[in-house]
Amino acid sequence: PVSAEVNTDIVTLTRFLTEEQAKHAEATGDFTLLCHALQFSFKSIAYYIRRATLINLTGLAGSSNTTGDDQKKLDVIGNDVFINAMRSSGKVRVLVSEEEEEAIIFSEHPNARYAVACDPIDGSSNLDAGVSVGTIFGIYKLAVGARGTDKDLLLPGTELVAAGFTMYGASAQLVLTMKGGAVNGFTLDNALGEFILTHPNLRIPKKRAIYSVNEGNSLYWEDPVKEYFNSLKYPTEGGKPYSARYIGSMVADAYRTLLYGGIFAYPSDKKSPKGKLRILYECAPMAMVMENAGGQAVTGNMSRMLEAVPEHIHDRSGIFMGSYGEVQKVIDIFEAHTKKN
Ligand code: P6P
Repeated sequence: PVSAEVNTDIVTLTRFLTEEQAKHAEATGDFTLLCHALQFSFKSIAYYIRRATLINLTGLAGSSNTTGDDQKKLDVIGNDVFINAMRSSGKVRVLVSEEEEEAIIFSEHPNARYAVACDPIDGSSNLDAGVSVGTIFGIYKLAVGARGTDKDLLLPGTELVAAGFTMYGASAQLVLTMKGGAVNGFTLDNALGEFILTHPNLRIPKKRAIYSVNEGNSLYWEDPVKEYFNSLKYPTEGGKPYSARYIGSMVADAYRTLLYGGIFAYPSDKKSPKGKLRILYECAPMAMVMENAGGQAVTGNMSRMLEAVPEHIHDRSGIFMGSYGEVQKVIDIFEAHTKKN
């Protein structure tokens, strides 16, 4: 019968959040409402990206189009959409955005209890080439008595109450995880305008012969990093070399690593001693996703990524993340080098 092929029990993100809230008797509903504002911003950004080329939104802010007027570009639009969604939710006190030098304090919501860090359109420089970009976010709950300043976000990723990202690819894919919880994947159904639970309880494969790193930086790499990647490319015990997959857009490389396994790395190196990727809205949220999916994530000097505490809201870090055993190989090589020296 047709009914056997039609799923009439669809789990939307809205339903998922309602069911999650019901599991916590003390929940006030604030987090749920914050997530509704989040999902609205993902739907809006997905809409603008889909139409970007048609309505000449490509190129970056500051670049002018043929007539010379500097139109708003996607990276600015994505930021504005996100700020307005967070402000209007009434649940956010402090917002840190990759696009804003200073933290945004929503003084109109003095009692709001959440702080959000985000990169509204990570990888935006790839947009014109049609490469998948994404929004990366992390949500912290303010400490009781917090004054609502950027200091409220200078916390380790272990304090994140939720984190994830939305990749704007063939369809918008949302990956969401809560503190100590599972990793769940949702796909935006444009017809319904709803994110549908398509990847419940995502677990990163234990092994996969894929490495993802910008080898154009290998001149600057420290010796243990060179030794690790060479061990994948020139296997001694006669094993097969790994495949290289590097898109250059963190959400796309992270999503593939989460689904297929392997390792993604942006090492700190002689050129960027503190690394390139930002702790608050790139490394920590991704590390939480990888750990909750059964993988691991470490900084450029092999400490646990989620324990890194930024001193400034835009601080950077080196990062290795992905399948548990793969990241463990890097840790072991660094340890062997430390013992030698
Ligand atoms: P590189 C994009 O600009 C970004 O911030 C991440 O999305 C991506 O992983 C990284 O930088 C790519 O950097 O130096 O390899 O171009």
